[in-house]
Amino acid sequence: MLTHQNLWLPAGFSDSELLYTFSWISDFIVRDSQWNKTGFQNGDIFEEIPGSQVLISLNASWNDEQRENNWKQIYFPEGRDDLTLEVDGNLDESYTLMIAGGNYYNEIASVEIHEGEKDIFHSQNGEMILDFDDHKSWEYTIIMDDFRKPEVETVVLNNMQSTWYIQKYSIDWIEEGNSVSYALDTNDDGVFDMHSSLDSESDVWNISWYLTWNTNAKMAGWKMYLDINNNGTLEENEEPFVVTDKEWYYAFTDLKTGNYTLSIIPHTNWNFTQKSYDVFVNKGQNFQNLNFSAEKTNGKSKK
Ligand SMILES: [Ca+2]
Ligand SMILES: [Ca+2]
Repeated sequence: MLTHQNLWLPAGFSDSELLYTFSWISDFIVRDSQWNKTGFQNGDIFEEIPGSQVLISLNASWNDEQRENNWKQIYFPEGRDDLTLEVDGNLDESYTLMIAGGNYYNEIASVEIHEGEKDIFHSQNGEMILDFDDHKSWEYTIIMDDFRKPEVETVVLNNMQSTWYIQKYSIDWIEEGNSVSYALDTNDDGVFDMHSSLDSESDVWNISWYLTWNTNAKMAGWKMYLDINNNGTLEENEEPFVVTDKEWYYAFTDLKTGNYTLSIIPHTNWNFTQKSYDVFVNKGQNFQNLNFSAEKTNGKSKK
């Protein structure tokens, strides 16, 4: 069982307390729903959120070689659900963010940031929402633990690829291997519309789910393909394709991390409300709701 050392957790830390620790130089600000802020910004310290305190290491150094000493902390005697954490890049660096709530520990490590970029996080027990600055691309590590429950394992997800979608990790803490959900808000409207499970132990990952329909017609034997060259047609010699089984289920397995366009070839007289998906497949990600929904366009049913 993996355990962390609670390096940033003060002795006697109570259930209600909350501590954010940030390594290195970029600005680091917590905001509440009233837009009060506490933290470090443009060389100033703010403590606008009631009860909050900012702390900085005594041996802090702005010298590049000694940056590991540059941790900064924001402390709340009472954790709150409305807190959002923001990192504002003011130089090129790779930072680590540690969040110790009274009953959980979340960490995100190896996050690259550059001057002018902004990353936003929301954290609670068993949940992390990540809204990275758009159009960056790198791999990061996320660690989530419920240290009040020694019987559950720490969740460690290495080599996750950043995406410009808002990402939400949710853990269902169960003794025999935690269940990890990974949701995406693909159109920035605040609603997580793409859902997946995540297998942190797996080296292969999948796109799969079902065809749905508006009649009693059988939806087995429909051809789905990955449009690798993005030309809207299937080149059977060059592109992966599968047909739906008798449960109307399809699956592409053993995929590598990357972008895929998933398309269906409609049968005659069928209309698809959604004919393709552009998806980024992350490490260990298994999609749960890439459904294709079809309706007949005339009365000549094949059922
Ligand atoms: Ca959405
Ligand atoms: Ca093609």
